[in-house]
Amino acid sequence: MPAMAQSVDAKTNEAAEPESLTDGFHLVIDALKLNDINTIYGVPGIPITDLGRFAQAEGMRVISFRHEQHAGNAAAIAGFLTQKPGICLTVSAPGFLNGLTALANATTNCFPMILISGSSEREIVDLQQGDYEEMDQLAIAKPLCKAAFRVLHAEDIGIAVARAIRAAVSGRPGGVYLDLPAKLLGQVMEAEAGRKSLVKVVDPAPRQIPAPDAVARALEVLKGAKRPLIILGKGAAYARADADIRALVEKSGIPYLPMSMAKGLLPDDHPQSAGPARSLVLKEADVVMLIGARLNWLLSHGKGKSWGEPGSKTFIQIDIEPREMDSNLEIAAPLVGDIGSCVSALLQGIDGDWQAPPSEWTDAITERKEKNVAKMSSKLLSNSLPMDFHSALGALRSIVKERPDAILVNEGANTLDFARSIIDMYQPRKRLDVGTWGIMGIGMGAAVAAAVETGKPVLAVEGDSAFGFSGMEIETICRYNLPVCVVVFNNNGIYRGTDVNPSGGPDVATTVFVKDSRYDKMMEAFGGVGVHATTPDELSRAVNEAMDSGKPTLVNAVIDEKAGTESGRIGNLNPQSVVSKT
Ligand code: ADP
Ligand code: TPW
Ligand code: MG
Repeated sequence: MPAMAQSVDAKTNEAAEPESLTDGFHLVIDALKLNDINTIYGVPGIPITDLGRFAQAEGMRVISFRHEQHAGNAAAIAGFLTQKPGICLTVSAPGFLNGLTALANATTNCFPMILISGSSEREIVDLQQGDYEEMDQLAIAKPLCKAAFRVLHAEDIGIAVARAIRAAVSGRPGGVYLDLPAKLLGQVMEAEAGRKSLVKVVDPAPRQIPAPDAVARALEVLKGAKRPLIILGKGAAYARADADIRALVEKSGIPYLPMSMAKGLLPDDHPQSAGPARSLVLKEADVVMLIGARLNWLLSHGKGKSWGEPGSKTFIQIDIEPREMDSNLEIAAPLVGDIGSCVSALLQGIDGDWQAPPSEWTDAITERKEKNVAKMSSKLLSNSLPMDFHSALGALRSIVKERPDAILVNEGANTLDFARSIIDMYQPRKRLDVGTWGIMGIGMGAAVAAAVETGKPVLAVEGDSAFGFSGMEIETICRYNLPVCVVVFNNNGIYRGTDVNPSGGPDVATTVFVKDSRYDKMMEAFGGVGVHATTPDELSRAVNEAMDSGKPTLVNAVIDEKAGTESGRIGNLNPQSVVSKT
């Protein structure tokens, strides 16, 4: 149907254009819809306010945020959860820049998203004559994303959106920038010609079948292993090859370690999970197969003390990005292709003459797991006042176990590190966190996208500092009445609330916040439910009620301000000064 046939001017409610004409606004919307993209996350303003209005009028879900970074984070998580690029829509220069952090973060994490920003008059921008919100946005976006495009003519919108979609989801997924100058949106063309100019992307992320000799090589290495280990990364979660990955792990009998956003790909209580024996398996394994996980800082680059003797390991790596191979050390068996195709090819090789890993290896892992789990379990049941990370997370751990389809969002330092190891996940793509950069501020954007895209209840476990980066979006959560329960782990600051100003001056220490803040009252300000919880029982009750009712809720969970450590578990990454000791 011609775009304008059904459209109305959303402000006046009158027919906007003659039926035979369309314009840039509607071509953008029609191009997205044609490609089954039906949700936009953004912040309105010149020149894209009407784009949002028209999109809503045309049946798209348009979720307006309070800040573009959170809209962008929502788009990125929508991309991770759906394998379709999430869309973030912003105004020019400042709005664009606010969204750009999220675009760069999405690209870093290999999540598909498209940042669409309005921009000012090209002629004035290029002559730097000081237009309203003047900025050469395309040039600035380019180094921070996978691809960046600008459209100057309405008849090119269809092809531009198609290019953006394909660039975002094919190969290694990532962020794409689409620059829409104000003038373009108002450009008029014949509706029929406009319709014909649209492009439906066929097979936007084609399978990439691994070469048979690469599969054979990987199988040979795997078969020679005495102490094999599989590491599952968030690429494996994204790939949605859940059944084959599980079959590969179970048929091969190889223990596996999930990276944080791959938790739940197989349930964390699976007998082959080596999660609670992480240091043992990293140190002792002789063959490590990475599936959708990079050997970056999160895995100490595959080197150093945690990896045992240098050169003691042989690596197999499955990744869609050929340049990922040998990024940090030699990959003996690179398997380039999509995870679904690679894993199913390997599965065929796990046949009759396959020998499960020696029991000395699997028994040693089980023994270490049992020891570590026992060590942890008493701490989780503690009822000390104020709560510490273990007792508060012990309560949340039980809730997630009872509600395995809930989505867990998690950020902070101690709040992140403890929650990652304490809260078991049982289903794929249920854990969303700070990702490759360890970035603070993804929380509320991720929570909104998780609720909007899946309709499932969301539990966001947030450090009090982490929460502050996106806290204003609880208004967004209330406005759309999303089933999100935010738990703020309130320890009066960043890492701890106990630091003092070393100069003895009147300012508080750099890591300390207002003591005993009541984040729960922020939620009440917007009509949500606020709860102040000081014990694990109060915390449990509040979260269970929130999950049952689906009402936007914020629980201010009071945590001992002395309990945390500097930078959580990555304090070793802080540079040391030889001069001042504070
Ligand atoms: P983690 O942080 O969980 O270790 P990373 O983000 O470092 O995971 O790694 C994810 C990897 O998965 C990236 O190298 C990316 O290229 C890869 N990847 C993403 N999707 C696919 C896919 N469908 N098939 C193969 N590899 C993929
Ligand atoms: C965009 C640096 C890492 S963790 C953190 C900061 C500021 C907050 C830790 O305090 P929180 O958690 O959330 O209260 P807890 O439980 O330890 O008290 N800016 C960005 N990203 C990062 N990672 C930082 C700053 C940081
Ligand atoms: Mg804190």
